Amino acid sequence: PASRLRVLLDMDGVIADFEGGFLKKYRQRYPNDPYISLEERRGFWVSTQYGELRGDLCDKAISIWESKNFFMELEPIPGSVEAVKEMAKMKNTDVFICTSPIKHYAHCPYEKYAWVERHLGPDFLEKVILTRDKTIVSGDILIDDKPDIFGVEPNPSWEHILFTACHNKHLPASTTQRRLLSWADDWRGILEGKR
Ligand code: BVP
Repeated sequence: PASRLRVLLDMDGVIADFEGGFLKKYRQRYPNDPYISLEERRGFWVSTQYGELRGDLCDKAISIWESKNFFMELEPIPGSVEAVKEMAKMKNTDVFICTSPIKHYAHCPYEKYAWVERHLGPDFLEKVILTRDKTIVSGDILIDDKPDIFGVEPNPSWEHILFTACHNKHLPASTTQRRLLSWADDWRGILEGKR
């Protein structure tokens, strides 16, 4: 009997638009400070690049995603909601949302659940995994926009598929890391290839 395929989906940058939501709220809150356009984004950590732009901007960037309603009000990444729902209905396929909350826990964990309920439906609340270490979660595939995913498990069971984002699109093509360019790209083919 065919065994089931377990897919882990990152949330920020893959199904929810963290970068777009950040820039919009940062510019609203700090209209007189410099900002980094999505075209100019480099490196996974927004706070690091803002801190390099000007010392005080690291804390200003952090203040945005630590604010109430930041995670709740993120827009879906184009095509993500449709893709996740279709994936979850596929035969012999288990889909989980595997996301790292920020350490400022006042709003983020609650709002991530609320976002999933609102955009994917209450059944998906069963599928949420909040962890700061994705290497200890087992799966066949992890679709994530973070280029380097490390933790206590040196040999995670999943293959990391790099989801293209503004901050990683300039990284040189890797021989070891496959990419999903967007939700219009062939995610079904990647899943079929792992069965
Ligand atoms: O909750 C998100 C946002 C936060 O890190 C988490 C990344 O989770 P995954 O996408 O890996 O699941 N985050 C935090 C900072 C800076 C903190 Br100081 C940042 O620059 N970018 C970022 O995404």
